Amino acid sequence: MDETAPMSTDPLTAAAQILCRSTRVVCLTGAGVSAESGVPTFRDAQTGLWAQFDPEELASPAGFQRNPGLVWRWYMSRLAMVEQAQPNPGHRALAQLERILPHFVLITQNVDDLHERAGSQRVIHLHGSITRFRCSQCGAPYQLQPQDREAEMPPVCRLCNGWIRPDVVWFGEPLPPEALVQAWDETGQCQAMLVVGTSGVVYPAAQLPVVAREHGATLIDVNPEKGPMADLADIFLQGPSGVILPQLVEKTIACRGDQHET
Ligand code: BV8
Ligand code: ZN
Repeated sequence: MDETAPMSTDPLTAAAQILCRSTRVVCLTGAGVSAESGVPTFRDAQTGLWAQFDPEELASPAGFQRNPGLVWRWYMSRLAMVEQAQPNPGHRALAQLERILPHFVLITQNVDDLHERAGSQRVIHLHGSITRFRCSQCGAPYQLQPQDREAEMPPVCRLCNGWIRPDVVWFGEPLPPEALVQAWDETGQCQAMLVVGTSGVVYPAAQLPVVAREHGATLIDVNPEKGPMADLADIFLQGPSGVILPQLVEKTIACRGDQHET
């Protein structure tokens, strides 16, 4: 399939043609890209003993102030799931896109490190990382200790005695300014945005695909369900990202005629 071929009527082929003809591609991922790794999505009914709690309540400063022990234990259980999880073919396909396309930047809402463990190097974390910890009062970084994982309460900061917290962005907290500026800048300059595994309900991240469209970028949505992102997108690829993305990468390589891809 050469670069000048007319756009295919097959959505997957058309999406590959868009990617291989774009010089700057941005990808926005949500919790869905980690679902096939066994990491529950944010809005999936909470599993087990967490089923009785609202994640938006637990992932908030008020929730932490009200019950630091409960929130700490919730993050320790999620961290354990992330550490036991392996990157899935969807994560690996996105790492491959970074290698074959001239300019590819991955913007993620996820707090896990599966993109990095799959080999992605240019990753912008809008909501922080569950693998990092800091003091909730003075902000000093904190190295998690083995005994912290089973503790009833969060550890306390040795500098100011404040509670230690995960270095994630809670509801009602501002996103890291440098990540926001970089994400907005990349989105404003891309020719194509790949949106993968997000319900598109959390702002300001959910604004990025709208910004991309406003700048004339082509929007491709990958999701098993037809949500708000599918309506906004030019191309909707319905299915799990672990299945769709490897197929998309294979067609993109064919379109670019890259023979040397590893
Ligand atoms: C801020 C870190 C201001 C923590 C997270 C009313 C209207 C508009 C906005 C608001 C409002 N009220 C409040 C707000 C603001 C609020 C917000 O947007 N609320 C929403 C709920 C309405 N936003 C904020 O508070 C943000 N901050 O606005 O600050 C400010 C400014 C200056 C100064 C002070 C304050 C902060 C938002 C960040 C919150 N933190 N995470 C943690 O994780 O513990 S967000 C959390 O939800 C997750 O990180 C996740 O990234 C995010 C979004 O969820 P998704 O990733 O989309 O996941 P979800 O479960 O929703 O969907 C999964 C999708 O995957 C589904 O579509 C499903 O179909 C699909 N899927 C399933 N399986 C697969 C799949 N896809 C592909 N393959 C599969 N196999
Ligand atoms: Zn401190």
